[in-house]
Amino acid sequence: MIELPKYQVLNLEHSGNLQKKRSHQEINKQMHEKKIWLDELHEGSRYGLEGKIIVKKKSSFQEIIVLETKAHGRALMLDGCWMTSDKEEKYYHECLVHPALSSLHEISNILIIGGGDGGTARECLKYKSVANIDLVEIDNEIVTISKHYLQQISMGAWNDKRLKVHFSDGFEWVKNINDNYYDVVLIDCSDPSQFSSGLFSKSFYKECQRIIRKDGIFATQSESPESFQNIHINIIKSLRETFKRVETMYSFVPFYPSGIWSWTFASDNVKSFLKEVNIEINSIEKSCDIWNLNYQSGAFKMMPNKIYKILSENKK
Ligand code: SPD
Repeated sequence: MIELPKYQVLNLEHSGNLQKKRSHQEINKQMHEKKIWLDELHEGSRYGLEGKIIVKKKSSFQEIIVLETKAHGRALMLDGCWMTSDKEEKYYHECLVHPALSSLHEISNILIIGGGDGGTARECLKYKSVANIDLVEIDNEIVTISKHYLQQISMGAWNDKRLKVHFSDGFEWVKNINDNYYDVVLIDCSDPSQFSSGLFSKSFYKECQRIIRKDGIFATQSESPESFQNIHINIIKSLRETFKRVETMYSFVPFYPSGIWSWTFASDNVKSFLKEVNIEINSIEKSCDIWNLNYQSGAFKMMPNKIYKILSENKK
């Protein structure tokens, strides 16, 4: 049995009547033994996994839960929304990282905003040419918990000297960076909330454009065209108003609301955008479980027609 860290919150609603005087050991045992269903509730639907809670903690920003499941391995939920799981994380992380990184001949300097589970950093670190990654995560508890409990996602990324972790607000970070500083900026954030909504704003995208080198690439998770349609549309519109070229790819993260998800890529260099030119592309393809160039070329053609129509109407 894994020892709970000191900061474990002990009053689980799913654990029945916990007596104040119970020993930490007893409570520990009960949390690990009790199987529950944990659901993300979204507009009258529920997306649930069955398992045992091994971490439940309220950080300064959000409630963090790690669920140990049989079918999905470990799964991370923040403020009632699924973020990632051992089983499904590659559908998300490979699709955020490789369309961007495979489009540049060589990449050295990367900014990741969010990404506290380490999955995005892990995919970036596969590229030998990468010399520096600044990972800017607002909530240090996510990284602490990921290091302890989500090692199958980070796969040693935290020990790689090229990765520098900074606990800071992503928007504040970009404001303080020099022009043309990064080759690639990747936004691996949660759904818009009180503390993350700035990462979906046009002013944030403008700052990102300023700190990316002229032919560099910006990439962001861009929510679901089905379950978060308005946010999805706004992301694409705002990016189109900022960068010269913007493309969205669609794929699946089965336990996110509606299952269909998207990632949007933007650049001011229209000529070399999404051109599959990276010198390490063959070995990267071999290392992936989901992404490859074929998968990507289909995924960039999958914009649902209703989204296409809304975006075309807005152009007029
Ligand atoms: N609705 C969930 C959106 C979450 C996007 N970020 C996931 C973080 C995985 N690194």
